[in-house]
Amino acid sequence: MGILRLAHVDVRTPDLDLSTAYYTEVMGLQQVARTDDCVYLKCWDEEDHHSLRMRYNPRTGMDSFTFRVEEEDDLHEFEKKVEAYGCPTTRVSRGGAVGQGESIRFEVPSGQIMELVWDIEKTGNLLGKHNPSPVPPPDLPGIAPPRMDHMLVNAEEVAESASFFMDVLGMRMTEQVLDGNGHQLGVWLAGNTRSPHDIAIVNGPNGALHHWAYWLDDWDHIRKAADTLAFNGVQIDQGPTRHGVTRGNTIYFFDPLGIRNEVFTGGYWVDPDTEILTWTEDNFGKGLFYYENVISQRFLRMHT
Ligand code: M3P
Ligand code: FE
Repeated sequence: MGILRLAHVDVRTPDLDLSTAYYTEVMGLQQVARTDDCVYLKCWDEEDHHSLRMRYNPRTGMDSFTFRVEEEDDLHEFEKKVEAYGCPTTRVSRGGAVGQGESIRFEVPSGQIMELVWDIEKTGNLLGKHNPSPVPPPDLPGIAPPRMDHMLVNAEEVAESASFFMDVLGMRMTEQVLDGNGHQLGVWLAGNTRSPHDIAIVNGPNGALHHWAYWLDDWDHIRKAADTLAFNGVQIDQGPTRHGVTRGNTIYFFDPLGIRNEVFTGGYWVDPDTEILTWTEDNFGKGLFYYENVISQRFLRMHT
């Protein structure tokens, strides 16, 4: 039983056409479906129906984020555990959402709406399953990441949120940042992946989304992403640089509505018996951005 991976992020945009143009032409995602008020997008190596849903709404923001569970029965087990913790859950039945079957939704302690699903429509990646090319077509526009990697949400009480994700949802902590009194300012959590994080939680306002990140295969692709972003006049927030936490290489930037995106590579393998890494607040400058060793206020205070 467990959390498998980040499946999709659902956001609102007041300009669906502008957002779609950015995510297809600059980020380089594939548009997979469009309804009256929603656009569904995925990366070229993703097998699931979509990893991003954008819904027209006058207020930019995050509707919800969805993780896939490992087994069909896990949904009902998690439903019981989340309810027992004290978070009411609602069930969305098959037909209630595009690209997936039954799911459960609930508010996590830090106020964001989380969804768990097992039954996801598998539409396959761009390469196919018979004699597949190992690389995508060379003419894909934009950054064209192979897949979504992780996300970061804010929480006023990081420790409370972290214990929900660990004790109730069974995720493993890989790294944490502690203040001078030993209180958690940030935690990095993994589901059943071998990467250091599927979600991170950092101190900030409840309900906020800090960013989600796409995976790139190497550092040189981060440099190319920076060129693509600068060429297209996209506002870069930080980087290209390296995180001390996770060891990942990274660049952060803003979509046209001000939602922060990241492209990320590197990191290290984690196993269930990998020991937790701890950063102290006085060294967090290097944890955040290893080369710069500064804690940017825009980076910490701006969120969606
Ligand atoms: C990451 C990451 C903050 C740290 C962010 C770290 C907002 O995005 O991928 O490790 O303090
Ligand atoms: Fe990140």
